[in-house]
Amino acid sequence: MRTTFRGRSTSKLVAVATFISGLLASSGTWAAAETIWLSPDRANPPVINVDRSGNYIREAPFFGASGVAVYPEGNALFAAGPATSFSRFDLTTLAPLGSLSLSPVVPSFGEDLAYDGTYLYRADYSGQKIVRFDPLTGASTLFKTFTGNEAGGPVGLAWTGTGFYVSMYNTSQIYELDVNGNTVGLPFTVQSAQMSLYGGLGWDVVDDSLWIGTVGRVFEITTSGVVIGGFALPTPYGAGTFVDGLEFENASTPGVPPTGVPEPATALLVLLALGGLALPGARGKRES
Ligand SMILES: [Ca+2]
Repeated sequence: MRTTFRGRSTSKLVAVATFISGLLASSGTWAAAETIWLSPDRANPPVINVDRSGNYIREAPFFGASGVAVYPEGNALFAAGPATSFSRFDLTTLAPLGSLSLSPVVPSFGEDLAYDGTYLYRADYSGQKIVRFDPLTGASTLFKTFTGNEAGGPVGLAWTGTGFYVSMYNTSQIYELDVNGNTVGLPFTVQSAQMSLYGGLGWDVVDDSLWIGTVGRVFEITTSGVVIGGFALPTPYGAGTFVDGLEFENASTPGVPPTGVPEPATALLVLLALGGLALPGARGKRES
């Protein structure tokens, strides 16, 4: 059966299509919805993808990861346990894309990841350092070593476009680093009694905030540690699960926000406009 549209609806649909085309032309491309990738570390759960409210979306078949990263240029998701070898997955289908090993610099105990548009970075908890590597070849260099009071067991790592944030597991602090790895200002803490262990970090390009994993929970915080959002881990990942790997999808793309992403309010208005136009036409739109 063919489906056609009567004149009144057709003209409105054309108008809407023209409007949306104009919106796309003027604002660049639509980006994927912003989501959060988590690698909970208890009982070897998979890497999971949730929305900003913590609702489960999908999962990648890597179990027991301590770090996860999004590599947009290769449309790939990277996941790894504490050792030196990564598994890669197609970001769209989550089909396996093979593995990648780092050389010559390897972490002693690899944790969270970040991506600056060229390199991937991995926090090394017991090595008190950050290792930088090429996402295509695995060629790695030492990017940063934490010494003295700053050697707090780095776990979480996020790239902001102009530098990094690093969470310290042993000292429960978050440091800001510049693009060269130099410490900026003083460390800060997450201002919540529910915050326990300091885990994975991701940078939210939508509102320039940080997402940080802890036990059974993820917080959204300002860059001074004030809690502005968050969620409990979705079932069945559980209240006792520590989130040591975290990335905000689109957050680590080449150092710039994903331009042209409609604000949620704009997207909602478009959907409402479409819904409002489609509903009256739906009653009689089919002609057999
Ligand atoms: Ca991260």
